[in-house]
Amino acid sequence: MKIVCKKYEKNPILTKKDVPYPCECVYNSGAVKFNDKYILLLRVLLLDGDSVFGLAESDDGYHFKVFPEPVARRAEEGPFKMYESKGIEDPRITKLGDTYYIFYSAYSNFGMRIGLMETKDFRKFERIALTTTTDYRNSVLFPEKIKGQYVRFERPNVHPWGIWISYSSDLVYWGNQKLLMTPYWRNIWEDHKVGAGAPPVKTKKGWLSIYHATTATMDGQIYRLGCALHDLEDPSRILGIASQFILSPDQIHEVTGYVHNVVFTCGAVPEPDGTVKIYYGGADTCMNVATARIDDLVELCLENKRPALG
Ligand code: BMA
Repeated sequence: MKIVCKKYEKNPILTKKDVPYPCECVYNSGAVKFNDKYILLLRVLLLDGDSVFGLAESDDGYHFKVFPEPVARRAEEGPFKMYESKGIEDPRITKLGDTYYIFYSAYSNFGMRIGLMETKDFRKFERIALTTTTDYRNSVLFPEKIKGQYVRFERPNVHPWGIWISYSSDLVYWGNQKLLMTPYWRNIWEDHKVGAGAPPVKTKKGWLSIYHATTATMDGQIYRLGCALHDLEDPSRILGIASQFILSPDQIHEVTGYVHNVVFTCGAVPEPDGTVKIYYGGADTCMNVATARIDDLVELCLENKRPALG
């Protein structure tokens, strides 16, 4: 077992006290670099239970300032309205060209669907489509087209709660789905559910996927993070999945909160020095960051592999 991720010693980096409008929780945020700043698109739970997106900006990736108002809310009209009536959640940002695409969970009485928005400036957001039927979660878009197609990981919320891949020529219609990875019964930290976390990071040896996984205990599920490496030309080919987890709830603000024992990521920012900043929600209550060397994560995926379908 190796420790490859280092949690920032001043975590949490954001709590509800840092948000200028009344809210209960700020967590599971998309992360990206934009104009030399770090951007977090925050999942914010308001006091009336609505889930909206806030925005935070930082020069160094650790100290964030939250904008005075939410930047995106559930749709009030049009085809999205009925599917977002309970709010929008878990934004995951991918830059393609000069556009930032955001897959998010559209939550309503009719389940969870994956919506897609785009923005060029993080001020104006435009909805493109609801890209799944119900009941889907955890969709992450690859930062480039592969063999002329857009590619994503997705997680239908049904047995076997695994990570699937699908393809699209227009970002709206997705198909050719293939199951890549299921929970693995022997690794107790990931024997219940797995789902994509941060959009994949390109490395020399493959696409690095940082995913979340759960085990079900008598006290509810425990959420941890793991990593896998996928072939650069054909990401449906898994080169290795690390047997050990890389991040686990062991700090007070990860162990207790709105939902206890949760670390959950929606975004990681690769740095020019070969490290990656993994942004993650703690206990569905606050935002945190951990760092790792990308080479260490890649090595972990290739060293002590677990089977993809377990
Ligand atoms: C998952 C998602 C996440 C959340 C996690 C733990 O199903 O809803 O947004 O962080 O549960 O509650």
